[in-house]
Amino acid sequence: MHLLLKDKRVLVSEFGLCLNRKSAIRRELSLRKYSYKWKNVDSLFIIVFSTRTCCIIFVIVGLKSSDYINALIIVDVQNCFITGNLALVTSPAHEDGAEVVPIINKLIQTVSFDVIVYTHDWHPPDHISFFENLQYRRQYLEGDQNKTIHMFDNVTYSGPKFKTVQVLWPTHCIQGTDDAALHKDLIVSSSKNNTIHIYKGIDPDIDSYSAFWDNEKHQKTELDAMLNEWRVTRVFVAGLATDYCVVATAVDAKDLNYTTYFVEDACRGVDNATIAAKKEDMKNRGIVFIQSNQVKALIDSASYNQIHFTLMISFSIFSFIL
Ligand code: VGL
Ligand code: ZN
Repeated sequence: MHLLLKDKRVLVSEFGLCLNRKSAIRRELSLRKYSYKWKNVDSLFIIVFSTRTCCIIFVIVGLKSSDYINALIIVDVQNCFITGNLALVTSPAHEDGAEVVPIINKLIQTVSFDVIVYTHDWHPPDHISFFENLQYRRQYLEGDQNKTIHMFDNVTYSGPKFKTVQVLWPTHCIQGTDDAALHKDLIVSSSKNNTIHIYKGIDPDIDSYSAFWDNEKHQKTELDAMLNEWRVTRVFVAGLATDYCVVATAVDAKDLNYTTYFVEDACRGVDNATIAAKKEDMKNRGIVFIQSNQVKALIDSASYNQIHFTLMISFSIFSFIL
């Protein structure tokens, strides 16, 4: 009879942690998800029990886990907002969208997010948000349909599908173009298991700043359902542009009951006055402001090592028998 123990952890305290029912349930749920992620295996116990007639091998896997499941949401880090048709450097705040790329890359490389979401502003050529398409949509304008309207003006369209207030942007992020591609230096996680891509603003007749909903909340993207499938509890929002798609995504995440962090130094925006107003709004809604260099410590501090409840019971029973 042999007992090979490959870890010197205090098993009794692990057992105690497992008695916390809520966390035991979460382990049950996350075991399925973690089972193929070997980087999450924190400790391994191998017990070999043999008699003359048979040999039983027990393998007990300790999983690195926590009560929080964390997602990084990288909003619209696309050429159009950096060097393209809607480059932020040419907008009133003169912020440089490219500056978020190394900051977000460092987050991806150093923090073990459970899920990484990339959002893409992804418009068809006849999209409602383009100033150049105003000429085809004048009949839906509310008020004087012949009035002079400029680029970046706010207009209200009463149709064709929905009534909506719309800023008229220059044509940008047309589906499949280089303008709509993610910045070439942005690290794009290739893992199919925990990487989500959300394409928004795809309906010609409604814009979508948020990665969760269109601007009038008529249609939901699949993001909330996918985060729920992953049992995500906390989201960290970063990217472009602070005062439009980033804030809209963060506000919806908060409304959908995710604990929401706005990674302040990993965002760039369009206009200083709107950036300030939207930041104030986010604070009032309980969205937490964090700097990118604080994220790793926050996530690591919530992590602890635990062995799955049922395996722990098997181990205890087995050691008792031995
Ligand atoms: C955005 C303006 C138009 C953004 C998208 O990503 O913030 N801004 N479309
Ligand atoms: Zn857009």
